[in-house]
Amino acid sequence: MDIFGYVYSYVFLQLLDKGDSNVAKKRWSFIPKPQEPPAHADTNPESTPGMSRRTMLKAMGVSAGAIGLPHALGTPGIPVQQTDPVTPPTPPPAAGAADAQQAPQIVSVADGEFLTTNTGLRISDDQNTLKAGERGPSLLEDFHFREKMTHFDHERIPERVVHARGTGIHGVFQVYEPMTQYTRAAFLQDPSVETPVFVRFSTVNGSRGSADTVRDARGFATKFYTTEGIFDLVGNNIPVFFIQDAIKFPDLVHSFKPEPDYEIPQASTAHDTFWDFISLTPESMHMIMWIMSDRAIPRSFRMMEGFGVHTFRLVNDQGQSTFVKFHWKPKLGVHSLVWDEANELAGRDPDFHRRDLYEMVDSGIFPEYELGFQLVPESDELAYGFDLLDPTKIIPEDQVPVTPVGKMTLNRPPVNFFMETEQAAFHLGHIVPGIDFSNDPLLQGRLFSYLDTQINRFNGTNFQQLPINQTKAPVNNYQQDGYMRIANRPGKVNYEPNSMDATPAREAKPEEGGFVTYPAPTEGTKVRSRSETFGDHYSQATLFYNSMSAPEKQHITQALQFELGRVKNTDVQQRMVDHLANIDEQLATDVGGFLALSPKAGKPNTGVGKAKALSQLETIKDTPEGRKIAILAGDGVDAADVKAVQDALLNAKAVVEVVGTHQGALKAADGSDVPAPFSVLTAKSVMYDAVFVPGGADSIAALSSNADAVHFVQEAFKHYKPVGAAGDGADFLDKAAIKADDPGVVVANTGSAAADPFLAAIGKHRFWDRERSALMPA
Ligand code: HDE
Repeated sequence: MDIFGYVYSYVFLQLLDKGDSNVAKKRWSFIPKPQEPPAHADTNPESTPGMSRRTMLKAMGVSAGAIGLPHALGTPGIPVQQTDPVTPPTPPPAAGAADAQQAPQIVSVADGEFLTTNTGLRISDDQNTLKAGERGPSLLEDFHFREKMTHFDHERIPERVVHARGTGIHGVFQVYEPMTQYTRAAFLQDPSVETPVFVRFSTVNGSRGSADTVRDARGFATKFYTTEGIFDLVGNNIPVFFIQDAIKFPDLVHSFKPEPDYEIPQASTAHDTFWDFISLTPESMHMIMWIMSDRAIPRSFRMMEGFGVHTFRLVNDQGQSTFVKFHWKPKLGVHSLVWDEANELAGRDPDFHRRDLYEMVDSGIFPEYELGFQLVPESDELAYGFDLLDPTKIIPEDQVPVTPVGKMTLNRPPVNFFMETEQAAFHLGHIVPGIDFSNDPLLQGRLFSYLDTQINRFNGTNFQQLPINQTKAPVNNYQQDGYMRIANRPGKVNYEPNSMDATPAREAKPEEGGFVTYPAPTEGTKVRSRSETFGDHYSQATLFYNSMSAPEKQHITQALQFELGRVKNTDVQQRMVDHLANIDEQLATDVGGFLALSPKAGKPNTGVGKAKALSQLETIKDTPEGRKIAILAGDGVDAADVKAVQDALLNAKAVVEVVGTHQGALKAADGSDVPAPFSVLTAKSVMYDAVFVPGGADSIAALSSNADAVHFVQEAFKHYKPVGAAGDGADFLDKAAIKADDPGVVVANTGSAAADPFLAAIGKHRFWDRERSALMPA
């Protein structure tokens, strides 16, 4: 039991129940404790915390096929009945799954058989308020109604002022080799130790209910539950930020949020106030290149990098410090949506990224990321032509490679969104010995802001006692009370130093694990000014732009045309086009030309060249693993074609769904049933990475006469996705004006013959050289 549980139980055992722990536990079911499923777990899935989603679905009578689990597709050679799914094998436990289970558990309000009030009073009627006569007025006396309704009225806590829209998941982290040379942090020493983590991915701009796929940076915040306390690595999927000094953050956020008069637009930077602020803030130009690039419309949280952004310090046992930049590199590479697709998804499936993450994890396909360090001796802080304390700069990987130091596996979705994802409280001040801060002025400001924010969100200081925020390390101090305090120290002594506490809490020496701030020498005059070493705002913007492939450059140009095209103030547009001229002349001309504006002559730094690891094309992994593929079919489909492609994809750890002209079982040409959990009405091509059309004359006839089916393949083609067909399927592609020799189109006589080249095409992600894509209807 952790310290909170211990102290709490102790207080109640002593004071309330005089030693009867069972009574205490029964009454106070919110004492943090490992969760056990209640006796009725199999029959009442909705009220069963701790139940796996798969078990829950089974208990609800929903087939695994209906949620697209690859296991649901059955035994080779036997088409599976949708109504009688093959029981999917349990996914292999992830490394460290056992440890992860020990991460904070949510608290149950599902004990016992009967419906109760919050004090445990059994409720006899939950359908009617207490009234003076059946047709009479309601009575104030109705304590049950008032408790229930008051609780409901107060359900919301303030959503985060930024990063409100979030998706959480548990996992484990394991270091590859001891990092003793650089840091004393315990979780970076022993490769056999699995440290539980909780990750919250987020968008920055939109409200909690906004769409996942909007153009935005993504938050990538990781809470490590280490033996020495919590370490929060609160990063983004973009390695730089808009501003250099924290004092500008409220202005930046006000500018990108909906404009305050009409509260328009939601979750979008394509409006006057954002670009007004940006056009007056040249230090944001590097970030603008990233945010207008494909990085801002990720395909999946599973295919995003993460960055700590600031320079931090690692400190070893001898007290020596090394500067470090933190990186997360996804195993699947970095991939994005196209803009048209992202927009359509925002309407068709606003939960696209959230769904994608949980569907894959539920299918046993666990996202993995490598933690990497860029290590720089302190003496080199100005050696790269910019200042390591400037958060608008990267250290190019050509200059300092990223050393992989460990792996994070995400393997356990939350049981309850509010208890875990919403109540997760990140703070840069959640630090462990061996990691320390630099003087980056943005980082310094964040150290204030996150604690202040949590106090506002949780109406007080006790958020660290919520299960999701509880440390696994012992907590021992004399802080007490406040709103929603769960655990206090028993006894009369609540101050330090003291001589009266039987087990006084004492300060820990460094060798006992005490945190000692790195003694960085500091002196200076009090000033409000910025170092000249922060002064070059354009060179790295140029470096990023130069490093893009041709299609990536085109996407940046189009994004700027769109965003500035939505700006009504021409002075703002002109200022932006002039800034672009300092980044790249062609970019400025293309964006300016679109707006009918001429850029002023700029001075782009023509000497910066390119840097590696910036173009996403460098991260292609040539594997269909973790992708989602649609098989488009109608009655009369060739079941062997379906099975051949399904089997090949499932072997490659991809997810496959049959999308039919209607839902339910499709009647295949050989008389067997092919389950189709979705139809062209309920699923669209934007929800998939690729589409395959099996043979079968009747199936092709049904698809050909269905406009949604034709649009399905055309739209996949328009979005540069792999398209495959077997046998008669080729006729359907023909009808949709897709040619067999177009890039990324695979046509073969049978599903078996098509499978390998189709899989290889999926591994490429998108076919940007598909010039005819532009001709397809959206
Ligand atoms: Fe944040 N940021 N931020 N930020 N940030 C918050 O804290 C802030 C910055 C980031 O999943 C808030 O709990 C200031 C950079 C993530 O819960 C708030 C400044 C980076 C999350 C806050 C920055 C981030 C936040 C809002 C400039 C990338 C979501 C709610 C000095 C390295 C964490 C909250 C989660 C959240 C303040 C800049 C990442 C208001 C003042 C740079 C991933 O405290």
